[in-house]
Amino acid sequence: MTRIDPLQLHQRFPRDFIWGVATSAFQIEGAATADGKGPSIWDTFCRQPGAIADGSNGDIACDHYHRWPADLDLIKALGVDAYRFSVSWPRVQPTGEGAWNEPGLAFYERLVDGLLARGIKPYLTLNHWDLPQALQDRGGWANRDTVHRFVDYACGMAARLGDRVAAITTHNEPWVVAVLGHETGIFAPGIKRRATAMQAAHHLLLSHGLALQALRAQGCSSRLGIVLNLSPIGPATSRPEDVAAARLEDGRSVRWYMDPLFKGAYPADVLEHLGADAPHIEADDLRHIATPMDFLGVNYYTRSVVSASGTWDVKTSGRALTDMGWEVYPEGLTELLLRLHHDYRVPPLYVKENGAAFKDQLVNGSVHDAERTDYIAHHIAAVADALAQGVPMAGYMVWSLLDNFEWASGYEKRFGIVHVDYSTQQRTPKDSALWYRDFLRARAAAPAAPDPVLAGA
Ligand code: GCO
Repeated sequence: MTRIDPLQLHQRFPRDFIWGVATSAFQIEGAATADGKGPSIWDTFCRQPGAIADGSNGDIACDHYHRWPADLDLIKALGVDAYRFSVSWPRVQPTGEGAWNEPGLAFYERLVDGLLARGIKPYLTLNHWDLPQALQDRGGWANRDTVHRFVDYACGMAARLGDRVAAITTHNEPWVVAVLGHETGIFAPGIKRRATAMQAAHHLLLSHGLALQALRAQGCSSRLGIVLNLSPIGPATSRPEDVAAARLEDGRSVRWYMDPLFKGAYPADVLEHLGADAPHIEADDLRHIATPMDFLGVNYYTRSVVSASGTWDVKTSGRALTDMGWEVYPEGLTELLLRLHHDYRVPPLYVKENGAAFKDQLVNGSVHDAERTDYIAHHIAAVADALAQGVPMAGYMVWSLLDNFEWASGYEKRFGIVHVDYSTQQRTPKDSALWYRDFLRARAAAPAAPDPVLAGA
């Protein structure tokens, strides 16, 4: 790929654009039973034989629960504006309802205050998948009561931290929780039933809308939104069966979430396709789901190409592939952002995750991860292309700060811009981290893009 000049890239962004790095609780914290934390569905799932590729779990992970001050220093050294992290629900409310766990709350309070002391804006996510196991024992996201438990949890966290965090995301990637967790079953809680998945998806969306209403009613001043994993989805060929398959996949993974959130209705073609597996929806649910948001977060890694027979081979694309086997396709991000802008009246948009796993080698204290640097630079350029075409882009965050527990792949896949040696917990910034730092430093020197609002005045 062509080299991108950091200074020129900066000139394509407004001054107040938010640059950040992202992590999630289960993937980095460890301390699985420390200070009264309850078990989450991921603690349970990791113990199922064969569930995690390397047989690992989140018991220690990056030990961030104990090493957070040094990790915050690392974040500050990168020069980012914002840090996106998630709260482990069972750490603050071990059974998902009732009693709060004060040491768990105090941990997130130290983290948020530590970020503010370093001049970094905290972006808090409430649900990055680690539901309290006690709630799963009563049906989890498929049980409508979990909606109300989530709203209580959201209110409790906002009461404690809402005056200090810049933004609160309700859910990270409800599609993943619903489909990978309840239909294919490759993620926690490992259920394989489509009707359960769709009911879970509906409850996730409903709990999002009701949580927004409750947080606003209690005067929460943070900006509120949701984060979706979205891709442009196209057919492998122009054959009608491939086109139809791609359209349905777009319905199930993009429109199933975007339509109720922004248009107050589920897509009719998907409802028809689901038949008896469609979720039970009560009066007013869709009105609640469509509660206006202050931002929409998008996680983007690659595009999706669909064939009716399910046989499209990514290797035929001729593009570089990451260690996940995902095609490197930055222009898909521009395409996706333009589509969201044109098809939905979206609020300010953030890329809340973007990054790549590669087979990194730590040699003499360095990791020369040129492929990752290229990946990040080209995706930032793709965001600039969307901005230039009028999309209300407000921020971009790299996934991830640290190598960490990559869910069903365990520790085999490394997404960090900082390398973690799991035997010593030694952190080593990779070349991509140094590039990101230098890119952010170049800001000071770059004349900013004209503000789109002022430019029109
Ligand atoms: C995601 C997850 C991350 C993953 C990343 C790479 O939101 O999908 O937030 O936890 O690690 O996407 O697969």
